[in-house]
Amino acid sequence: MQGNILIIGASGQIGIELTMALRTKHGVDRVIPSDIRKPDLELFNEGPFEILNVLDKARLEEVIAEHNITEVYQLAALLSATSEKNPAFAWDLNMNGLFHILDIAKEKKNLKVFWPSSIAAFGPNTPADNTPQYTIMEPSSVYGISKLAGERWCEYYFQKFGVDVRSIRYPGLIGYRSEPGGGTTDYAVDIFYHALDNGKYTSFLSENTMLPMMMMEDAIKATIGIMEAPSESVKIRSSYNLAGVSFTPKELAEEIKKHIPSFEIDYAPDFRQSLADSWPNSIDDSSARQDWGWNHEYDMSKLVSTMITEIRKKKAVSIETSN
Ligand code: AKB
Repeated sequence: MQGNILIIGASGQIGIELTMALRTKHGVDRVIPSDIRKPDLELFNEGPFEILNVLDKARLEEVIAEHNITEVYQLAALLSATSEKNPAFAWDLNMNGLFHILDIAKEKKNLKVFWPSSIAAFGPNTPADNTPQYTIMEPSSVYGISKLAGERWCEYYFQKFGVDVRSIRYPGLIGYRSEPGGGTTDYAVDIFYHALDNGKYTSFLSENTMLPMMMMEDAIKATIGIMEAPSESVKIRSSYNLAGVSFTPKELAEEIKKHIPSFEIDYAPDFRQSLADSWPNSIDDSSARQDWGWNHEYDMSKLVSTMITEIRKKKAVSIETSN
């Protein structure tokens, strides 16, 4: 019997989009989104949904058995900014969520696992430009420490127990279907809503803070791409570097101004500035390109024009439905 796909943390920024993409590919019934609570979104009424806390290992085992799960995307985590505010819970969720899945996969043998790492696994001593796959990694944030530790555990479970775990180091993700929550790169989504709502945005990162970013369509393509790659092509079992575009808040604002000439930005850096300052400016993702054929589609101009067009459409629909 064909196995099914479990998405843990499905109501988050990546989870919503991944649920949609995997359902389109495999059909609604084969994809089981889950989260600690069911969000009030039509998407989750259209097919199966499980209430699931990844920290409850017994319930996780039950859901995996009940739905004949053979592929898991473990996306439940606290992001960088939220982790700084609640380090103990961030460590608990980010690490034990991963352990539960790895331990179940170790026992079950036929469970393929996706677990996201992040550019936050790098740190202030990492070479910031074109950051190599293998380099100094001394993360200085709670979130980054959990991501680096998680990467090491993924590789360990692959080598010691043959767990088929696959991972990528996501850059900041930008999409219009779902909203980010608790990250340092979230400014690059918020800015579009402010630009379209009132033509102004105050960035919590300074104007010249360059960070690696990626359009959500590319991130979903990479996520499904690495999971579909033949096992022997996935040569790195810690986590792959992944790159799309890199830009600063100032450069993003300039690109937005091409569509909204009156747009204004100012800068009021907060505690998230030091997180951003410890992360790379740009990433060398040649291993992912060579090993499993990764390539990105969205450059900055396509990213910005897509965000503006799609958010405008969303706003037009919500005005129509409220009339
Ligand atoms: C965050 O800002 O915390 C995330 C990330 C870079 O992993 N977007």
